[in-house]
Amino acid sequence: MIIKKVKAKVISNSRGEDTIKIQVKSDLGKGEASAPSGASKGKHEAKDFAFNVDECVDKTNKIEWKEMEINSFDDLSLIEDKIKDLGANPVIAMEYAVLKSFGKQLWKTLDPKVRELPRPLGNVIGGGVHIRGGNHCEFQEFLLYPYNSKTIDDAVKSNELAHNFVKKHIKNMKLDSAMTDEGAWALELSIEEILDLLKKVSNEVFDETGINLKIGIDIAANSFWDGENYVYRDKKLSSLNQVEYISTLIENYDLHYVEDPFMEEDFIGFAELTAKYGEKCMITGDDLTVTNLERLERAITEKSINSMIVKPNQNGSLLGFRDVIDLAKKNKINLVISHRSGETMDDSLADLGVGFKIPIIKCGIHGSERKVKLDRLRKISKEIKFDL
Ligand code: 2PG
Ligand code: MG
Repeated sequence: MIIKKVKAKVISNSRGEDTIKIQVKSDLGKGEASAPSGASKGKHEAKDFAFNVDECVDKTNKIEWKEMEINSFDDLSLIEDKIKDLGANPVIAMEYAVLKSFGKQLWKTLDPKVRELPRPLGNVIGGGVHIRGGNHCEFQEFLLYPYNSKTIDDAVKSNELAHNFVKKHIKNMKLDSAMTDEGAWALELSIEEILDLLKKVSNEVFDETGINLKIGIDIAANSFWDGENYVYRDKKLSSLNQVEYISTLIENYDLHYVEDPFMEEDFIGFAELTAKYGEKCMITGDDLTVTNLERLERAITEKSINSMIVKPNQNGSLLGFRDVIDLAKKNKINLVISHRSGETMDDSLADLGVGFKIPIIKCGIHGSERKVKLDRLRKISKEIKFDL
């Protein structure tokens, strides 16, 4: 494929922040892509923009792209050499757009033979730094996982049903509610009250559909660690007490998935929880591992996790992203491909999930930037005539 034209511009993400969108025209076709941004970022993740967004867009447009020849995924290194100094988002948007400009679907440029779809982990209720104002809980995401759904349509529908059932309970209980950045309900309830509500909703969905929604949480513990303790609205917990508290939650609510239960440097706390619950629960690194090879190597050596989040722009390169996935798979670490809280209408995440054979996708339930990724999965499923 030969690049003919590249045009970058500034667009807004779902949180109203500036980000970059890039169009690539090649001799084979057109590709258009953009990149999202997080609010709860890990200290060790790649920086999304090295300069302000306008400057990055300007610099992208000034790069000499014309007549560059890209013939394989590995050739993305040629793209990276030219744009990596601008930060993770210009690189990722450019790489998505280049892959799309091959004139076939993105996932087919990764692996045209793949016959697997990621299962969607849905964000139903939230708090933490994904909502501003109000007296919301410290945990960032309360998630539901359609464990036994047979089709992507059923999985998506069961998550939507759960989201609607929560709305019904909000009305009945006359609760104040708002929405988090990712379209989850933000409720001024305690962590246990939220988990009780989720248990109830999960049972209601099961009664109606037969789909078993298992409960998960993204604690995003960095955001309420003050350097010595985890500071909750009603208590302060040392690391040791945090292990006990999270253990109680895993047992009482039969949690299937726990993300970032400790701050990003606490590989030992993660390892304690993995040793205790790794058989039945996905102890997942996000801010801990930040889709970074060295961080993952350390997490493997210290047996900190049995599962990890992968986000392309946390790594800052699709080639680096692939290396992390390969290492995780080699070490039997479960993978969850994830959106960011400040998302765009780009749907490449679904293609990457399929093309890299990632078993779970976390991309929200509610809001157009979330739905577009689920719709894309449904479309791919119809095309490959394969389901969950
Ligand atoms: C997370 C993500 C996405 P953010 O912590 O898992 O849900 O949040 O994009 O704000 O880092
Ligand atoms: Mg997270």
